[in-house]
Amino acid sequence: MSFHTPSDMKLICGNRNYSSWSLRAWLTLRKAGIDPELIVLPMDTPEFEERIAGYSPTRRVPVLWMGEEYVWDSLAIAETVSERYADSRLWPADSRLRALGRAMAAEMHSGFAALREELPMNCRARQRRLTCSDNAQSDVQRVSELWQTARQQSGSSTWLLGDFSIADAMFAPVAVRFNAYALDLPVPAQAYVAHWLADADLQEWMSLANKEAWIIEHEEVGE
Ligand SMILES: N[C@@H](CCC(=O)N[C@@H](CS)C(=O)NCC(=O)O)C(=O)O
Repeated sequence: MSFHTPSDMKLICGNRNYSSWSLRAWLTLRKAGIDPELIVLPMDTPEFEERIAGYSPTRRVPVLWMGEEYVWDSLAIAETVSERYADSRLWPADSRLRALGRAMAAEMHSGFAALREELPMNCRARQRRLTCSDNAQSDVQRVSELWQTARQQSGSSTWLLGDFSIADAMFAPVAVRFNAYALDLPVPAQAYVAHWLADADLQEWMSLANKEAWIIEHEEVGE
């Protein structure tokens, strides 16, 4: 795929290895055919604190700058990218699937606290063993059920709702987590993880994550 790089666009991200919200925003841009200039700020460092203040009042990544305008928060970025750069194609045309996708994206954005806390995204980790709480196990089960419901309703064996959508972007870091930690996943969930891991955009992000030298100790869990 050839990408378009708007000269006035910049995506401010955290470390590729750990910043799951940054990955979501970047994937929506790439799937809209855009390869933005990236400014990667090393999280958990004084440099991050100093530099993020110049980009976002929330002091969080990702932030998408377009000329003088900026949009913060991964879901708002994804919606803006779909509307402005993809003719709203990052949601399905079918209104029922769109509603399902929006509910799934919202649930990911505001929920799964135990999964996010206990299984941090770590692109470099592979099948690490750890003991999860009951809440984290319930989150893993709920995510697996959601994926299966979406694929059954859309009749898709690839992306959740047929073509790639914002729902897929929201769950990409979960697929990375399911690759990073040894979990007992149902077969359909394993298939969705495998679909994500074969994606060229995600592979590019993971390979750049692999080259980062930064280590955040408290994000390194499992053995
Ligand atoms: N709801 C926000 C969450 C953003 C967020 O928490 N980002 C993390 C990195 S993945 C961050 O900026 N951490 C740095 C910090 O809190 O200092 C979104 O969806 O973009």
